Amino acid sequence: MQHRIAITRAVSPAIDRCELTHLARSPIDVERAVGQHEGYIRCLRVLGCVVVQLPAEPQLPDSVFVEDTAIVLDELAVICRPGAESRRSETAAVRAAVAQYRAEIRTIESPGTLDGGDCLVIGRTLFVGISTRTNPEGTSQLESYVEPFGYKIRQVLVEGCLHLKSAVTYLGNESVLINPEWVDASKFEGLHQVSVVGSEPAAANALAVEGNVVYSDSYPATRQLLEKRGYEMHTLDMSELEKAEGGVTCGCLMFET
Ligand code: CIR
Repeated sequence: MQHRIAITRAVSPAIDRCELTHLARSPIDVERAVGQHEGYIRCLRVLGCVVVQLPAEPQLPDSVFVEDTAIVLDELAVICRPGAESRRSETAAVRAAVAQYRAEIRTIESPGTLDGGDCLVIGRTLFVGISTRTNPEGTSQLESYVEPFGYKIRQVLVEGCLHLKSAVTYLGNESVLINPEWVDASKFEGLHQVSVVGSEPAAANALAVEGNVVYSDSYPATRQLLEKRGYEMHTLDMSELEKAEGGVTCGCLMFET
């Protein structure tokens, strides 16, 4: 029987020392962040995921954002080398967890850098964001690992936000949710594109699970737009995690067994 696995990691008590690129630092209430993360996990369970919970890492402020540490495809997993040096040791525990599900594991090596938040998988295409975290060397290593399995890489320049998935995510059914101010929409030609409402530039981060969409309640106008288009929205309070520049996709590594 197939399962949808979601690997997660508890909020670090040091989250208020997280990396920040586009946001000014504002105090994070760790207890509230923990509560919001628990709500996120409950939501994943409601949507049928088998949730793996890795313990909190007091030394690794950003470790709750597991999405950045690996890319798990059906045939193999690629362990990332995060662009931010403070995040590099996050990968060890994730590699061990992923190894329970994938026999074939490759690793991005120096001088390559790659954050999982920069890799959007749609069918056999991996859209890879060239960002402050992911460099062309990391991208070509990824390409050499996945090409033999029939995947194609399409590079997309990311400007104005942290990761590719801050600017565009997959809603299922050949549709993407996109902020065309932050990525070149023509790179996603052939896919149906839903643009975020202009007053909510950060609203493109959505986590689609079988026709359901896990979404932050910080973007009510875009949420309404998606509801009108028939998406089943599951909105969550993510405010504390958003102060750390996290969104709904970053909190898990989701794949099928
Ligand atoms: C960082 O800057 O790395 C973290 N504070 C936020 C990472 C968010 N991850 C994601 O969007 N995939």
